[in-house]
Amino acid sequence: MSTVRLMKMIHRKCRSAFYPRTNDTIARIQISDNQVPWTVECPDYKPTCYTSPHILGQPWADPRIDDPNFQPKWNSIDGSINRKSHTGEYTIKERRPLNPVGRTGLAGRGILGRWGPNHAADPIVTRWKRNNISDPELHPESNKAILQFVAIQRRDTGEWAIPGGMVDPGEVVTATLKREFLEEALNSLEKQPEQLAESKELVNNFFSTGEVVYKGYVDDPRNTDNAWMETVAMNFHDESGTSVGALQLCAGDDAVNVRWMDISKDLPLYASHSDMILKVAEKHNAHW
Ligand code: RP5
Repeated sequence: MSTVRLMKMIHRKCRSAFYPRTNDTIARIQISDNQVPWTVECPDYKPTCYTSPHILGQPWADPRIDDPNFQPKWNSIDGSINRKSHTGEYTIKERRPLNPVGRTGLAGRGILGRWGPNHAADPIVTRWKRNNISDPELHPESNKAILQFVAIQRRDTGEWAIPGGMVDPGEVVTATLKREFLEEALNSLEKQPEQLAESKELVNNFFSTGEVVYKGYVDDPRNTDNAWMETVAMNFHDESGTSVGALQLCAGDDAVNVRWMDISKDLPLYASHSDMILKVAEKHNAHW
């Protein structure tokens, strides 16, 4: 993402009144759009510093920032941990990385494991919606074909979302995309070995040709001034609807529901997932 685009980006979902999963006990300072960029002086800005006790000591999380043994290599590949941002170099202030988009009303790490960028991957799996005689269905208003994507309902917020997930240390993004799709949309964690092998083969083949539609910052409700989500979103399209498009979906892991969802501008999706879905609709010249 170019710096110019990032400067124009204003996050909103990570400026809600209360931080998620805190029973409304951790409030964010409410700031205006104009006060988001760090370049705008805000002398009275003194946000609460919150790091969830649940993440401390977890193998997937960084230590406390004041732990003398914690010597992260910011803006670099730090051993098996990717501390580089897709948005470019981020600033370090008082030992803490600064959110590249700007203020969120809360300092600390919240419930995110890493200080700085927390890397995810989002598989956007699409097919055409078909009518009774199996032709792509046109939307009555736009007269454009309706695209569908595999959406999951998140266990944490109940919102519908792309079935993405965190990139494990040392894992390549293409592996994360397949793993998350298998776990959340095909319930691979509970499949019998034979069925699992079949699903894996199909997904491996289908995911061999995809296109990156977005790489960058995610306006995720968990973001703070010092920790934020980033993603690589790839589109995998089943033009005929006979491959993954014909699979029986089954929600698993962090997903409580899964379904093919008609793509349109009216979908209220998690974080900034709508922006990523728009890019896919544009790529296929589909109804939006
Ligand atoms: C979003 O959170 C990403 O776009 C991705 O969909 C998701 C990853 O977090 P978990 O689903 O693993 O919580 O920011």
